[in-house]
Amino acid sequence: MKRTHRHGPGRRLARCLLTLATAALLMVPAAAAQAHDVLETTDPANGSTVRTVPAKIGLTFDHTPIALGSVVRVEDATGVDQADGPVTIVDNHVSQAVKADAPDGKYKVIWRVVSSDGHPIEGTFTFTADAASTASATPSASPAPGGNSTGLQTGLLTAGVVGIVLVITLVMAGIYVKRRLTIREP
Ligand SMILES: [Cu+2]
Repeated sequence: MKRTHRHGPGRRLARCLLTLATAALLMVPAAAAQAHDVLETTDPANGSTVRTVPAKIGLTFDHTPIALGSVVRVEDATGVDQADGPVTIVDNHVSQAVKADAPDGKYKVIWRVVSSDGHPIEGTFTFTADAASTASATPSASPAPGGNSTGLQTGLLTAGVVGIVLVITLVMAGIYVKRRLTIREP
């Protein structure tokens, strides 16, 4: 019985797995630190109907974006920008005043801000101003479209990494067992 063969591949396997696990663990905080600011809510809420065009549009992010280079366009149904003056950023709240004589109708808000990590991020959302609607005059902000929290992203990433490590472990274990079986053949 060639017992020496049992230790050789086994130790190599252990070292390989340790390296992979270390690499996987190092990836988690690195990816989390690079995450962009995430739009959490908008006011008016995406797809909502309000009675009158609001005096200002609000966007709430999970972090405070960089003020420089932020633009919020408030396009009416004809594509005319009804934004009035520059964007205001107070903490993680971005707001854009709207012209007082902005007409009713469907609106598309096109926003672009610089994430606190220095990367530009952008998106759009819509709302409708309809005086005849039965909607509440002051709708509460609702979750932004596709607004995943950074915590959820990090959680999914961690789960993904753990899954990859598990798959690699199983494959390596399979190779190891197969090798041992091959060695035992006469
Ligand atoms: Cu970024």
